[in-house]
Amino acid sequence: MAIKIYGDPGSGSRRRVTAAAAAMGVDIDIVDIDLFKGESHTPEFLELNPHGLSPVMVDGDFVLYESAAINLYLAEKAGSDLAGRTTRERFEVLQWMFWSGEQWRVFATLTFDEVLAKRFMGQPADESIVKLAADKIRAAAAVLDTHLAKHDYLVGDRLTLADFDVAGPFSQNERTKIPLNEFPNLVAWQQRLLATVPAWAATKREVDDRIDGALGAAGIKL
Ligand SMILES: N[C@@H](CCC(=O)N[C@@H](CS)C(=O)NCC(=O)O)C(=O)O
Repeated sequence: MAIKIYGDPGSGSRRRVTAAAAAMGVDIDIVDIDLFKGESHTPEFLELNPHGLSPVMVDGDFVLYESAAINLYLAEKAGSDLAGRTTRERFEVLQWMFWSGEQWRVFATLTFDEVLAKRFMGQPADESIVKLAADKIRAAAAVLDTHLAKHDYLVGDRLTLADFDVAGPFSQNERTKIPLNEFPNLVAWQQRLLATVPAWAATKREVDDRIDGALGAAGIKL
C-alpha cells in the first residue's frame, strides 16, 4: 500500500513533501483535505496530528507530521541521496532544515497568517507583526543570498532536501509580498529550482491555482 500524504493543494508545506517525494521517486497517494473548510481540525484529523496542521504522512500504522521529518523518512525509506551522500553533506542538509524551521519559514508563515488568512476572515493584518517578520526575513535572506552567490544549490552544489525546505516561502510570496525579490541570488536559485525540478514547477502551479482561486471566489484583491 502506498504511503498517504494528507494536505491541501494550496499548502506550501504539502508542496515541500509532494515535490520532494516526486524528486526521490517515492510512490505516494495524496489525500486532499480542504483547509478553508477546517478539515485539519476534525476529530479524525486531530487523531493524526493533534496540532491540526498538515501535511501528515500515514505509512501503514506509522503516522508522522512535520514536513521536514516526513521528507527525511521518505529519503531513508527510498535510500535516496537527497538527504546527503556523505556524513558532512547529511549534517549540512540538516543544518539548513533546522535553520529553515526556526529562523526562516516561521516568519513567512506568520506573514501568511496576517496578510492572507486574516483577510479571508475579514480581519485587518497587524502591521507590527508584518514588519517584524519582514525584518527577520531580510536579515536571514541576506545571509542566504551571500551563500547562494557561490553555490547553485544549498548543499554540495546539487539538489537536496534542504532546497525544498528553504524554498518553501517562495510558495506564497507573490501574494504575501515577503521581501524575497530584493535578493538576486535567492531569486536566481528559485528560478533554477523551477527550471530543473519538474515537481517544484508543477506544485507551484498547484498552489497558485488553489490560493488564487480561493481569493477570487472570496472577492479578495491583494
Ligand atoms: N511545521 C509544519 C507546518 C505545517 C503548517 O503550517 N501547515 C499549514 C498549511 S501550510 C496548515 O495545515 N494549516 C492549517 C491550520 O492552521 O489550521 C510542517 O512543516 O509541516
